[in-house]
Amino acid sequence: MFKIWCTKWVLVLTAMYTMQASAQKLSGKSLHFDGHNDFVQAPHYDALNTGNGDFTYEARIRASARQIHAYPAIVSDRNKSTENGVIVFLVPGEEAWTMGKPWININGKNYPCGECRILTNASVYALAVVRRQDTIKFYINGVLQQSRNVLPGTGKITTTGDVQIGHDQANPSMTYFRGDIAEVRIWNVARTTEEIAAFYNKTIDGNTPGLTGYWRLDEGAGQTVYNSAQNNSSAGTLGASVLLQSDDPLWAKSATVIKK
Ligand SMILES: [Ca+2]
Repeated sequence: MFKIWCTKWVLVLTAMYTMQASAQKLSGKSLHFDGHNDFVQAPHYDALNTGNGDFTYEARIRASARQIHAYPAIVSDRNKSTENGVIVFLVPGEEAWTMGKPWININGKNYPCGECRILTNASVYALAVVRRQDTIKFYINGVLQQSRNVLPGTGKITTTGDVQIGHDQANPSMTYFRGDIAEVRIWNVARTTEEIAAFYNKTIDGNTPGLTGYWRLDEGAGQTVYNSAQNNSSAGTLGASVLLQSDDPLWAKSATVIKK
């Protein structure tokens, strides 16, 4: 009897250890942004300019419930001195309809997703924002939340500014993001509902047609974040350079990152 009891417990303990080991494997490292001054920067390149064409921006985020800035940016591709370009951000305002919901700004014009859920609750969400002609669509975890029209003729994307993750250089004093970000993807095509649903929780081949920028933010160490969509050229840096700086986000374990 004692022997059977021991064997049972060995099996239970082995199973618990195995479960713990596999759980640890699933939690990779992603970047944590402090909400004060952390950001990632990557150089501009022409493939990011979609002109009047379609585009898709995606990212996986875990936004702190306590944001410090008024317009925490997830990803921004805008000029420093003008509002030309695109920023995907959250507005954790006091009004119920703005509280922690995703917005996109195209060339200075704001398009909030009033029908989206609140994202500033420290949970992991995969956000996708699609422009198809004059329609903007917001997706969370692969599910369409809202479809709305944009103003025709105001959306030509011709920025030369750097890509920033966790901050927007066109509005530098109000846009630091607090939380984790991973899987930042920029496309020069409108991804379909089926494609977004199929890949919001999976990594994507960097050579996928239409994928123009892809920073997985899963390196886990160092100052460089690679761009899988550009054969690892146009890599970004933690903060403004490869130097160790106070504006570098930190590598931390996060459920935002997808295991390859
Ligand atoms: Ca740095």
